[in-house]
Amino acid sequence: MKNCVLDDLKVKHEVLLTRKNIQMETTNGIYCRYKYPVLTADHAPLIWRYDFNPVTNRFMEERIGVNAVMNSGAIKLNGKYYLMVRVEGMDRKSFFAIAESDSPVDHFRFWDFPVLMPETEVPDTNMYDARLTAHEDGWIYAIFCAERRDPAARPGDLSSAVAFAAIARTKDLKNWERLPDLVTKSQQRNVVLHPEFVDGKYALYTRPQDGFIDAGNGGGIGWALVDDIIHAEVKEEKIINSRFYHTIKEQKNGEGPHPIKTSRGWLHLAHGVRGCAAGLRYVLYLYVTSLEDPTKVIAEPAGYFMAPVGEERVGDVSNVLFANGWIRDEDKVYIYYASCDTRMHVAETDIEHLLDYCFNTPADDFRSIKSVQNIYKLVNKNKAYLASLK
Ligand code: M1P
Repeated sequence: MKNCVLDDLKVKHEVLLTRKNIQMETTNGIYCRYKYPVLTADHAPLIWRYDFNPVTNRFMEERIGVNAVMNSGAIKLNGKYYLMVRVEGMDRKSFFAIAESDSPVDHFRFWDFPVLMPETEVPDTNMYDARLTAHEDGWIYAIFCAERRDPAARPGDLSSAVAFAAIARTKDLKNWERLPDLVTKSQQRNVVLHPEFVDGKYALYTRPQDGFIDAGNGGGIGWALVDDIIHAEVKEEKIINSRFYHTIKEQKNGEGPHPIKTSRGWLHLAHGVRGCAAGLRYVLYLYVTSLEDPTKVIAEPAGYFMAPVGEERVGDVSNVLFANGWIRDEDKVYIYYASCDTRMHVAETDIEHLLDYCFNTPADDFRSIKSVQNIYKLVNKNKAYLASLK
């Protein structure tokens, strides 16, 4: 076998990192995908993975492997685009790393060092899926899942885990202050900080769940007001976006990144999960809440907004799209989504298209006949329009 040569590795890596992305034609008039993933495991810096010294690495073997990069928080700061990426090592541990670019759609490059996220007094076995919020209090918060072995697990059970909402804050994405985990009655994943104070309090989107995997009686995406972010505790939780039988979010749902404020309401991106013979299917959907009352849903198109297509369908956890980052850039919106817990992609759209989609797509009426009636309405409208042209 030929040994790897560091110079060749560097050249190939640079070709990948500098590849220009290509905007694909839209298939639905709502958004367009980009052809290439913005980040893959192969984008991970060589300096993380190889011992460059030929004396201590004479075959130039990879020493620390990266399995996947996925579920990334996103933010634009001082003209640059940043992704706070969930990197999963070959040892199955996830951690965060910042990737930066001057462009929203390509040329993302990881910083030399991943984030050394401080722990609380309770060690985290795994950490993932950070949602970034530049809050009006002046801090940038990351709320993410801290996963630990279930202390109640019987000795032979090495799988049962518990999920906590961990909170950290920064001013520069480099230096992080870890705050105590959110105190809640149930396990929590997919917790997101709303960017504004509401009634003088911090507002959180939550996702109460009965177990580590099952949302169970959790109901859906919740809302809670918190007095003090440094000792954050959910005392009351109200479900604002429910799950329903025979929908794309029958089994679970969860808030994506924090909602974007628009003239017509808070625009939300979320994921919905349903079961099928192939396992769980994760898709993305949108909904809008009122500016006056952010707990009130005022628009929610039926079904999914994005689902895996083509090579997005296959990966470590197939049939999954997951998004916890988007960037509003003037009126444009870049949606950073992961496919199959494996790689990161981007899709581009704008606020007007998203709002048009949300307010003009029929809502779910929960029965086949209602779906057919919606098609009848559209066909009749089109026929009347076509007749008016004659
Ligand atoms: O494997 C799909 C996703 O599963 C979980 O999401 P949820 O809590 O909504 O089920 C998370 O582990 C997420 O990271 C993962 O992408």
